[in-house]
Amino acid sequence: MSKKYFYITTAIAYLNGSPHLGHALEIIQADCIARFYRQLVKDVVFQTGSDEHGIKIFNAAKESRMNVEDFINQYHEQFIRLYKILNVSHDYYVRTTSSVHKRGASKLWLKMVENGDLYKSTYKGFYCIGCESFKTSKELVDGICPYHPNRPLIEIEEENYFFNLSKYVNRLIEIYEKDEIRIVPKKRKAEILAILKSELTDVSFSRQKNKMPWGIPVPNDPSHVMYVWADALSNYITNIGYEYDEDKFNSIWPADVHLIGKDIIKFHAIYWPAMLISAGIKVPKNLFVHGFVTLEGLKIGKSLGNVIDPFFLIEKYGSAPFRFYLLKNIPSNDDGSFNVDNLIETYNSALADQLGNLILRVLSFIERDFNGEIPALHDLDKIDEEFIRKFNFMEQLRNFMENFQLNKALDRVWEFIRDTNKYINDTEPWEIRKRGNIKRLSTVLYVLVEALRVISIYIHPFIPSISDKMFTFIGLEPLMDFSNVDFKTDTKGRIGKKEILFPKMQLEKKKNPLQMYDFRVGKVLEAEIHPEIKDFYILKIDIKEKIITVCAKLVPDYKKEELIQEPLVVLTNIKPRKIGGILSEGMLLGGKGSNEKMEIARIKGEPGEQIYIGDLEPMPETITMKRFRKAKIYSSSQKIKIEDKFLKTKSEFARINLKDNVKLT
Ligand code: ME8
Repeated sequence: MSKKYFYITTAIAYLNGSPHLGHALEIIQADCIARFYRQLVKDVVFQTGSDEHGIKIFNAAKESRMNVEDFINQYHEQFIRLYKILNVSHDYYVRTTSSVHKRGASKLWLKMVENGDLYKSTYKGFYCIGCESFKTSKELVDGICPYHPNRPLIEIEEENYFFNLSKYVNRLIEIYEKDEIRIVPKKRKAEILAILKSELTDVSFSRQKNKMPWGIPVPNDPSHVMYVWADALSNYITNIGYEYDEDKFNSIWPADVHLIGKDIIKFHAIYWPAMLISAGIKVPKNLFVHGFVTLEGLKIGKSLGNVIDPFFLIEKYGSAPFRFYLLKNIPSNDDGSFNVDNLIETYNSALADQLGNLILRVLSFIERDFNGEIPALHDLDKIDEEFIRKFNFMEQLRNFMENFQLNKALDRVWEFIRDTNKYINDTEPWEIRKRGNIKRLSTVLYVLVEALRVISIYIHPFIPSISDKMFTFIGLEPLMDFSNVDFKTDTKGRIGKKEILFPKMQLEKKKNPLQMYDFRVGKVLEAEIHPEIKDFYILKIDIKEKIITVCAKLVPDYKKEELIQEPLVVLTNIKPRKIGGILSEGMLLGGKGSNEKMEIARIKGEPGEQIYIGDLEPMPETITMKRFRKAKIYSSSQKIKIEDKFLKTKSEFARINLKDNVKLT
């Protein structure tokens, strides 16, 4: 079978942590493109997935004292849940721990062996676990990985399989000079050509299993596992039939678009095509490289710890406004900063004022003046004809989408929404009603219903749930294909029930970061020694609204009797995490005394009583352990301070038996 499908992929996320805003951006962009091409009546295959091997995940699971499968499965569930609430329409989800993937990756490996491109040699050098990448000195800045400045590099010296990358350098240069693989934006292509034209050496493509066991065994040599990028990149072919269905594979491959972030371009633009050429497989057509969502100028990523939780944002602002904001305000080809005030402003002006009001205005007229029946079209005036000519701007839209300028495409759609608002303001249907010219009113409203129908089609790739709702409001069959964007003269029907889609949002008062904590008085009801980690207690703590489990490293410093019935300071909104298989839902505050004994913070009060930081009103949000570790919490005159404020209930200070300035954790 020959190629039939438009095939778009995203990077597959590492399952070493919860999804962050960067993941949300990437999947939304990919979903928007996939939906756009479906509406162009193309057969689309949209694949995403997860990258589940490698030392980063292996170490993170070890740190959480979990077995690796359970560790990755918890994050896998979170990614699936995120994609569901974001309305992501992927056709396939590939997991690199699946047998179909492993078989495909092994076949690809063997093809590269057949072509003489994998050989054994000794690797000696640095490795960045954050990037899962062997680093040359040129890639480091002052000996530090620019993407993961907080993570020390590890030194590796071991015999590995090497991939004969240098053999393909000239061919790759030719590919990019002739745009056989198109890289968007162009500046990224220049970046890749520069790397290719500098000295590029062969790359280590395996790890010794006794040093890093969590990977796919190298075929015919189980003492090695594949290098995680060799394994991960092959996901793009393994799941679509490479090893198990040649016809299917040929109908989907080569990929039309690999959508990736800017930090992983080298793997996709250099390693991946070289691997494919080595194995005699066609190279992909386009690499669409998006920038980073930043937060006050910082890259958001798991390893930097400044994750913004997309679940929280979606719950607070809604899935469609969140999609809309990321697509509209983050330039598709460049970095963009995420800002909640900006999200609210964009929502209020574009969604509430321009789109939401437009829908309500038109539908209210039809309800009131035509009893809910879509009015008939009579003679068109010049003003109507001019407006109708604006309905079809597919050529411009296609052009933006083909160049992956999703934000510009969305702006173009909004231009039409503004044109529609202008049409209402210029035709003044309320004045026509006053004049009693029913025929004219009928025509203007007919044109407006048509405009709403066409808007519903155009917005579908960006905010599909709103598009679906708009179709139910206007009571028409949702014919989403772009062939329907021209003005039709025979639309008939009754409008459905309307609702307010976008109630106005208030800009938020600036929150002091210290307001995020939710400290409570907690009374220990039970204490048991942790069955797996002997220096931990499993405590059951009463915080009034519920009894929570907290794992705390207090053995042998505290006897059970010293804890039971004691009111302690408990942080209740730390992200629950498993400690030795037990879910710990809170944290006690403590610090080490001069004799290395752990001292814990106590406070007089009733279970559940709020503990304040100075006079700040708590506005809790889930706190990750990484974020918590950065907090400046310390002892001061046997009390506890966070930054410059004391921790206290309305009447009592929290106390701790430590000299001044001991950091509490
Ligand atoms: O890189 N803004 O996984 P990952 C926008 N497993 N995008 C971001 C971002 C940010 N702040 N941070 C990360 C991996 N990304 C590999 C991919 S593909 C064969 C293997 C993007 O979970 C990042 O650039 O670290 C990548 O495209 C995707 O999120 C997954 O990142």
